[in-house]
Amino acid sequence: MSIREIIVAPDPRLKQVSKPVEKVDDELRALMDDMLETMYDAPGIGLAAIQVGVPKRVIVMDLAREGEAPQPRYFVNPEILSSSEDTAVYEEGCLSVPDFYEDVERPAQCRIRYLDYQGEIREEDCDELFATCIQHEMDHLEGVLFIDHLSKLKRSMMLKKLTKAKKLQEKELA
Ligand code: GNR
Ligand code: NI
Repeated sequence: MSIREIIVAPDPRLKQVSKPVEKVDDELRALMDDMLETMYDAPGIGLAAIQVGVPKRVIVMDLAREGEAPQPRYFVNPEILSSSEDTAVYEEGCLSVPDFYEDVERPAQCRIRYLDYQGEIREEDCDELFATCIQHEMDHLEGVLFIDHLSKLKRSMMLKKLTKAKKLQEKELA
């Protein structure tokens, strides 16, 4: 297992639409293991493969609270089967948009279908933080970031600051 580098916006790779996985095999499980380790190290509660530069429809997640036993979850080729009419607002963050947090409104519940770590098909009802997180991660698979749900003004302000931070870092590394 190894920790991979997380891509930070703005970066064209984050805008790619990820490709369906054909087979859940040991190679894919090795990617999922790396993603989980990278997510725990960050730390974050979810991670999409594109955030480590792999355009595959793969997500890892762990919503266990501090002090609770870890609950790693793996989602391959996830689909939303249905979404509730009622919505919920959560303050979201993203490992690819470091240090910014904003309220995002999404369907409060959804039902999903996906392949698990063993490649078995599963269906599950999501609500609360799980619903928010899976929708945030599935947005990544479509090349969408949570900042794309905000006003153009807020988004461009954030991207400007992120670009500045990148330039500063380049300078420091030079
Ligand atoms: O670690 C994360 N926290 C979080 C908080 C609220 C809503 C979504 C998230 S996902 C984020 C990790 C990440 O960037 N996943 O793509
Ligand atoms: Ni994210």
